[in-house]
Amino acid sequence: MMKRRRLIPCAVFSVFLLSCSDGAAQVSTTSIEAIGTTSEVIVVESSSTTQVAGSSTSIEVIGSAPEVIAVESSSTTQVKARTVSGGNALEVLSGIRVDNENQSGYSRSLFNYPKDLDGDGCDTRQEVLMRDSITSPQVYYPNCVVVAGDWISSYDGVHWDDPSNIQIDHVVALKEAWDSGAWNWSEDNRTAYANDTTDRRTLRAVTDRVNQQKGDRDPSNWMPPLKSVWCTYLGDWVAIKARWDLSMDQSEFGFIKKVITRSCPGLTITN
Ligand SMILES: [Ca+2]
Ligand SMILES: [Ca+2]
Repeated sequence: MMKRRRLIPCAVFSVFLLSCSDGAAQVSTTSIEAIGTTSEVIVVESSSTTQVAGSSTSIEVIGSAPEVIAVESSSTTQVKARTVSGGNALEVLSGIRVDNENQSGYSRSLFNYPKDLDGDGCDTRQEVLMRDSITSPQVYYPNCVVVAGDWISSYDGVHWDDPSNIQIDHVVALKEAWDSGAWNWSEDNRTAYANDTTDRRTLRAVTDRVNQQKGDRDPSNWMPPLKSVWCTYLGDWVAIKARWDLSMDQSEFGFIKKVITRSCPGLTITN
């Protein structure tokens, strides 16, 4: 386990933070579930610790704070995802198109990840690190770099406090998304998908080596080593494919249907 680095905060300063925050969060040892709707909050803080209203997470700011950290507006965030009509996972699954993968033409650079979509100076990796830390993350400004926090990787249950051990996983990998329909998307749509922090299921902070083992594989070829999260993982996978109108190939669909039917028949998906 890495030793947590503690940097010395700079002098007290004033910081204006306008950010997009999830509502109250339920935190367990393996997952964080957002409850409520996304809302804008304004925090005016005069110390080195900023408590974000409506969230259980506060952010410890290190370094020189920018005058304006974020200007967030729903009208500037191009999210092309659909709202999943929630319900029984098998029913949601049955609405997903089954099609062959289209594997030609993929390049990771086509997805513009990571990007600072809302212009607050923090790219998607840093935003997910801040969101998924179960304690107040330490963030170095003005570059917006998360330097410490506490993360429980849901795939293997391992705790990390050094973000260098953490990678941000696209649950449905960019290549898998490309093969499943993103090959036909606009650049705006690809960018919105790759940097989607509007739904916690799309991106998550996990152990780097586990993410590398996963690569771009779908559930028929890779499942998390921690079997206790299999149902949740498959529910999230189905929700993401449905939200983004992505197809499944035959073996992927068959595997998911088999495991849910056998191991988690009552699994529900929230919208
Ligand atoms: Ca940002
Ligand atoms: Ca697939």
